[in-house]
Amino acid sequence: MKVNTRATTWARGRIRRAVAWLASLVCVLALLPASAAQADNPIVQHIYTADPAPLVHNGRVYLYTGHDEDGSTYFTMKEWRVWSSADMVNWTDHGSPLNLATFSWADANAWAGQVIARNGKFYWYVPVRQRSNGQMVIGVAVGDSPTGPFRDALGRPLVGNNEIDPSVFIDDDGQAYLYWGNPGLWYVKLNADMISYSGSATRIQLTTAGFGTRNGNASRPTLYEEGPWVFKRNGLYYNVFAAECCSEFIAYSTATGPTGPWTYRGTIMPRQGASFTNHAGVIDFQGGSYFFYHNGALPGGSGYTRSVAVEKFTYNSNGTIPTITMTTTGAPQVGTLNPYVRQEAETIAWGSGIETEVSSEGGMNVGWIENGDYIKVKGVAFGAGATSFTARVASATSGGRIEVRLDSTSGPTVGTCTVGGTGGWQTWTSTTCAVSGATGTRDLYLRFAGGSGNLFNLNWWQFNGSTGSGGNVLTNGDVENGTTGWGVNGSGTISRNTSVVRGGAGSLSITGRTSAWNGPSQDVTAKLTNGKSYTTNVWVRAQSGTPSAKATLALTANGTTSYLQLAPATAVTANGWTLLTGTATPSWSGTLTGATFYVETAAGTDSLLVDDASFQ
Ligand code: FUB
Repeated sequence: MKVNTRATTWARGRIRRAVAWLASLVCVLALLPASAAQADNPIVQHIYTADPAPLVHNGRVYLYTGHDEDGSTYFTMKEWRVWSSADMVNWTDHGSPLNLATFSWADANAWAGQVIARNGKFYWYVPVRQRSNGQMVIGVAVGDSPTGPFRDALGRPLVGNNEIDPSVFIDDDGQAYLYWGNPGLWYVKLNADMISYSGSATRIQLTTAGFGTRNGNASRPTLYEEGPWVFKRNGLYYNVFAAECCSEFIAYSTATGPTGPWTYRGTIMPRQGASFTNHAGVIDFQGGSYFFYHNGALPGGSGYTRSVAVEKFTYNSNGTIPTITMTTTGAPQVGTLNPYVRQEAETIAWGSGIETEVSSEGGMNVGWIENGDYIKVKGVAFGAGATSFTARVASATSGGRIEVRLDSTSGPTVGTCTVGGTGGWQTWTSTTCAVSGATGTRDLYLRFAGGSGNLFNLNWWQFNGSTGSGGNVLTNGDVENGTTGWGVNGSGTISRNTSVVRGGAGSLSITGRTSAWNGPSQDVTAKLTNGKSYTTNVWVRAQSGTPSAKATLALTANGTTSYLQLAPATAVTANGWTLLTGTATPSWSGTLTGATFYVETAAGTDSLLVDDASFQ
């Protein structure tokens, strides 16, 4: 986006000013009593997004969206975007791993798709316009991780009849179905390879009993419009869809089988807001149910400049879905965010004035930072206190400052980091400043300050805390400092890998394991508090095979060693990173003479990679 020029376009300036206006509204809200709603919806502020398709994978929600161009007067959409979150409020921008150019045979309309995981791969079904005949068809892209990169799986459309909006679902018996359609509603049975199908496309009969009654439109007698989202819950099949354009509301039908017969169940989300379309995606995550949709709630928002938002809901006891209305509050946070491991700058609850771009260090970075811009990160668990803040920065000008604030943009400043010029917008360096007063769980505001124009870019940040302050007891958990702090439990060879990393520039490789219990380890004897709860987060990736990796704490007291499982054994593949996570409370009688944190496997001796480990 900013590779060739840092000139701010009219359209970009417009959304920036508009978001700044909304930010001032947020500031006003921040002055209201604590119980007042805080705006966290829409969940992305720096671009317009549409057509949400959430996917739960390995403890995170991956959110696939379309991208409405600034100033659009039609569905002028050229790419899809990926976001992810572990807590439903802080969303990481993964950029655009799929666009129209991925499909050499398509020329327009990167519209509403859905991603599903199978066979260790991720299949992304999208409607696009076929260049040869101008018809809308369904393409399928495949990737090895939920964030891609994605490639055209077939080199041609999977299926097509000039209708749109695919939804994919795998039933308990392994049979996969692809649904799509506007004005019709169709399905095919996908084969297990997910890129071919058996039989031919079948039209689902749109009866008024199945899809409600639309009045005054003889050619479309039912409410079904587009955007099906099919899933199964407690043995019941649900089809949530956009109803009766325009403007659309979200309705749903249920059935006892994947292809019907469907029974209309009524409205979920009434018509509301500035967008004449709506589009739903529904998931369960960490014990809660979530409804994603889009509206036109950002400044400049309209039917063609939409924004994805989310609400938490609870199914009624009979399985029906309650009425859900759009809010600016959004879903509550699940858990807290750990500031003592590296956090991507593009992990944001609310951003003002900033944009993102592909980083030369991998992933994305925040850019186009100007004086007064800020990033809010919600629910940051500082515990007893952070002592310093480190930011990864680059600047082709003379930099500026990062004000580390709590609670609001005008809240207490607990540290200020100075950023100097680095000679380039992708010439990265780390800057560290002292922090005092960051305790408990607070909203973090990184407020940027300096002169005029673009100040600097921000790739990632991390707080450091003293042992016992609630900080990470592991040393060099992100493997950015060689192999410092790491050893081997038993046999094996550790080294720093710089080509396959989960974050930053390095991960920890272990090869030559001869037993399942062998793995990278750290001695934490002097750092543990008896009876304190610790949360483990460690990212693991196989270098071979598909082992079940787990994190363990070996505790030796009174001459006896006990083993505490910190994170359940989880299958890891060579295709992507898997988070091992859990909470455990180490306790012992007498004197603790040994405590070893280590990663192992349930069986086998496959080689592993480990990154971004924390135990705090
Ligand atoms: O985003 C383009 C189209 O608008 C989608 O395919 C429809 O579902 C509607 O949201």
